Amino acid sequence: MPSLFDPVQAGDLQLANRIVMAPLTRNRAPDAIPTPLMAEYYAQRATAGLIITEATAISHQAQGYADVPGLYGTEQLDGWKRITEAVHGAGGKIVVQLWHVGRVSHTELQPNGGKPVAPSAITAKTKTVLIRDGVPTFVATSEPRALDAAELPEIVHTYRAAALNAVDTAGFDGVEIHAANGYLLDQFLKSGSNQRTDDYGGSIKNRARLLLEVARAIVDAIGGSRTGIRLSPVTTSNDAFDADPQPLFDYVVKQLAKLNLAYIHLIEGATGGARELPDRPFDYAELKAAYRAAGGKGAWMVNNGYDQALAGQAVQDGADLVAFGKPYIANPDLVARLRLNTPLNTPDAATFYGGGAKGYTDYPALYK
Ligand code: 8OZ
Repeated sequence: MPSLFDPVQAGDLQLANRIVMAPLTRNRAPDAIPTPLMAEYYAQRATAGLIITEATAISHQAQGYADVPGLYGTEQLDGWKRITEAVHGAGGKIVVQLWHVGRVSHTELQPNGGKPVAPSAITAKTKTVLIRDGVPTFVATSEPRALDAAELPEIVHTYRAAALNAVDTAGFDGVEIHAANGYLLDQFLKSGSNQRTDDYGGSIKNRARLLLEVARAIVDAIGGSRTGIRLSPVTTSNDAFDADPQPLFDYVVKQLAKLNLAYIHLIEGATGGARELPDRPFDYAELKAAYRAAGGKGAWMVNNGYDQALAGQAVQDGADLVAFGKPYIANPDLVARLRLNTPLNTPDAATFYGGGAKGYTDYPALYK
C-alpha cells in the first residue's frame, strides 16, 4: 500500500510525494503582476509533490479581485517565469490554476468599468475584495450581464492561449482548470446560476458544454497529460448551487475521462468549511467509480479539511493525491511536518488576503 510520502505519476507529472499545495488566493500581485516575494513564497513550499498556484486570471475580463495575478500580459508571464524557475530550482513541480471569475467581480475591476459576465444576469450573493484607501475591503459583487453565445468561442480561445503561454513561456509543468467555487465554468454547470435557453443552458449536457469545450481546447493545445481540473460539486462558495449535482458531475467526469487528464481535483463539501453538508449530500465514491468506469486514468486528488490522519486514510482508500490549503499557508515544510508528525504552525487569517511578507514568507520551517 502506498503512503502519502511515496512518489506518484499524474499524467506526465512525476511527483515526489502525494502531498499537494492547494491553490490559495493571497492578493499580493499589484497590477496583476507576480512578484519576487511570490517566488520566495512558492519556492519555500517546493517539497510539496505538486504546487498549484493561486487562481490566476486568463484575461482582464476574468479578473474579480484586487491584486490577484494574471497570465495574459508579458510582465505577468515574466513574473511567473521567475516563480517557476525558483520552484524548479528548489526541486518542485508547479502548475498554474486558470481562472475566469464570471459574475464574481465588480465593475471597478472590469475592462472599461463594464458589467461582469455570466451565463445569466443573476447577481451572486457574495463579496469580492477591492482595495479602499490601501486596505483590502469586502464589497458586494456587481450585477452581471448574460454572455451572448457568440462571445463564448473567444473565452474558450482565451483559456487555450493562457494554457499555451503557461507552459511555453512561463515554464509551468502544466495547468489546472478552475471549474470550482462558483466561478465562470461552475456558474455554467449549475442550475442556480444558469437559466439560459440556448445550447449552453437547460440540460446537463448543455450546462457542461462550456467546461468541456474549454477542457478540450486546452488538451488540444498542451496535451491532457499536463492538464488537471478542479471541481466542487456541492460547495456553497460564491452562491453556487445546483438542484441535482450527482448526475451533473457524474456526466462531467465521464466526459473528462476521454481526455486523458493528469488529474481530477475534488473539493469535498463546502470549500474551506464542512466536509459534509446535510442539505447537499454527494457520493464521491460514485463519482470516482463513474470516472474510472468511463476509462479515466488521471490521478484522483482530494481536498478539504484534511489532516495527517484523514489524508493517510484517504490514500489507503485509493486517493492518489491529497491537497492541503490552510496548512500550507503556515507550514512551508508541510511534507516534513506530516512525515515527522510534528505540530503545525497556525495560519493567521488576518494576513490571508493582501499585504506583504508578514503572514506570507515568514512562517518558520522546522529546519533551516
Ligand atoms: C478566496 C478568496 C478569493 C478567491 C476560490 C479563487 O475560492 C478562490 C478564492 C478564495 O477558488
